[in-house]
Amino acid sequence: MSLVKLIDLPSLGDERGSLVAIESLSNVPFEIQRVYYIFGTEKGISRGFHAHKNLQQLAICVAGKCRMLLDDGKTKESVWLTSPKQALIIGENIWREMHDFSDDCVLLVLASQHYDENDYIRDYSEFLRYVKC
Ligand code: T46
Repeated sequence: MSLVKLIDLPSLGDERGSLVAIESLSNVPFEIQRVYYIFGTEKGISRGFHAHKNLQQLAICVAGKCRMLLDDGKTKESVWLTSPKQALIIGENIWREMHDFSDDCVLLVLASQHYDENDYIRDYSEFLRYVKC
């Protein structure tokens, strides 16, 4: 099964432009506890390089684009996020890296839990040990 799980977000646009609405437990498969966004990423910078033990997230490039690399310890898959109408589900125990941010990229992330640094695995060898046991 592919690591890349994309959801199409319905656009409620009309002649004035576009609008996308996101609701907990409706078009998002979890209750949203936190929202954050990444923008103004400097040229050549990549982010992420960690996994979460207990966190569901939905990532949407609301402007610009970036490339998300997902890795479950066995397989790596890359996907370009290029549309505000498409959301990537990132489940737990998935190593993620974000690369190739465009200058105008705004990456919006909806998360199922509040921020908890103890939930992060930031060391790749530790991640491999964690997913293999
Ligand atoms: C993820 C990817 C997609 C907070 O204080 N609260 C927060 O909600 C977040 C997300 C971060 N922070 C602090 C922790 C660090 O001191 O902000 C700083 C930067 O966070 P980090 O280096 O983890 O950022 P990224 O871009 O590498 O990763 C982020 C999320 O942290 C992560 O959960 O899945 O985006």
